[in-house]
Amino acid sequence: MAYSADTIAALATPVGTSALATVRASGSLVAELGAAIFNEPPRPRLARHGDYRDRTGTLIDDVVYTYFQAPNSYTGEDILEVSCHGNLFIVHKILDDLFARGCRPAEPGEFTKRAFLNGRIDLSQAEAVVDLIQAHSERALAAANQQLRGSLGRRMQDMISRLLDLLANVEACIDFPEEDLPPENRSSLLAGIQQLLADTGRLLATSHYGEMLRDGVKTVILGEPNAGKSCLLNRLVGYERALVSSEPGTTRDYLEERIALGPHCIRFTDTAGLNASPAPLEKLGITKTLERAAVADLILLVFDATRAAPFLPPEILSRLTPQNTLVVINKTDLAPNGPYPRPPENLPAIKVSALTGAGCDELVSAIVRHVESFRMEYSEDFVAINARHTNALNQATECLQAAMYKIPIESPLELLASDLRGVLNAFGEISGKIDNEQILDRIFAKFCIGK
Ligand SMILES: Nc1nc2c(ncn2[C@@H]2O[C@H](COP(=O)(O)OP(=O)(O)OP(=O)(O)O)[C@@H](O)[C@H]2O)c(=O)[nH]1
Ligand SMILES: [Mg+2]
Repeated sequence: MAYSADTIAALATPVGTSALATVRASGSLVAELGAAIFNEPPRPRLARHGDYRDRTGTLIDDVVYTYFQAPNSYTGEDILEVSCHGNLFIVHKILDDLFARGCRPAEPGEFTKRAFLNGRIDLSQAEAVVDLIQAHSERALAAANQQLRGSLGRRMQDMISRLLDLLANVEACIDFPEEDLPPENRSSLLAGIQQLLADTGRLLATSHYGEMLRDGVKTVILGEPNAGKSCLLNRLVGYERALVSSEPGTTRDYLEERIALGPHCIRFTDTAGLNASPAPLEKLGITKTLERAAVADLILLVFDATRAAPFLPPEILSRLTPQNTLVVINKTDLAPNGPYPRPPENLPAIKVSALTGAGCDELVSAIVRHVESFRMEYSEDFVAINARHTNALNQATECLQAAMYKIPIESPLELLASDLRGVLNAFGEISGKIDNEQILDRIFAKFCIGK
């Protein structure tokens, strides 16, 4: 039984002039509408060429339409897709006609929301639709496709089914109050909980990479004034994005540029140079630099090859690790044979000239290698969770830990069961076995209209 009886309609392609535009409608009126508009009952899954005539019989456009019969459609309801010429005037004429015939405008994400409510996809798959639409790199695309095919849903299902076994064991003993859990059951319960904690931990470990996939890898270019940071940014992004000048202190405010580098989406941030004794305005810029550095996934620390290693504030030095930092020794064209400034201990260094481009391919490869090393998951069924999943899994971890601590002290089984039910709720939120309208509205509001 479909979740909703009313029929929704919307433009599914971008607003503007284009070769084609697709209007789609979903709901119980669709079959009837198709027959009325095109003068023949629509046949499922067949692209048909026809005249779109409005209710008064006026010809609007020459179109190709496809009918998908419930439940074999994206939403699980009857769907009609009309591809017309990509002219907004035509699109509005068609939509006005559909509204006049009893459809109502779809809300953002409402087609996908119906797919979820009709059980076609779980909530993590619905979120993957947004990820897929917004993917800007090969890795983000692959991860979105995996999630859309249910990789996270399957993991959660497996964990939920093991959790239900544990819960059933505990609850069975509650039903017989004279019984307590026999010691061997306590130890297998403990083992089961520890296993779930480990699996939850493994999923949580993908959270940082998931964030990088969805938002791009925050790569911050740091260094003293005039080291060539802006010149390097321009070289990496392939055009004159930032002002470059021989005057130290050129970049005052930070600036960002997002590009695909290898299979990754990288968000480069060029920053104001770190100066040990800054003028007041420079100081403001440096504060911003420190803020960006504090949240960076990757730091490119630029040194001028012709100068001694620069001053670095302690809050920067303490953040630098071989995993998150690449030292870039720039301007090597001016000092082909060195000696070069020494990078802080253990940090990998690459010699380049942002001016000539020498060494920049190696730098790009090193950036890609570093980002690859952030990826914790290498399974076939790749998973990289988002912030909502992270919250739910953190909640699950708390409840699992609470349950685990109760086992050796033999606390009442009701309390143990209550912790495990907490885990069940948290796990359930990920695939959407929840009755929380607010959470659903928040998720689907991220979609565009027509999806
Ligand atoms: N020879 C040579 N000059 C370079 C190289 N990279 C940058 N420069 C020059 O160094 C000067 C400073 O470059 P910028 O990119 O503006 O330096 P910055 O680090 O952004 O400086 P601030 O914004 O002031 O902190 C400019 O005159 C550049 O042309 C390089 O690899 N070789
Ligand atoms: Mg600059």
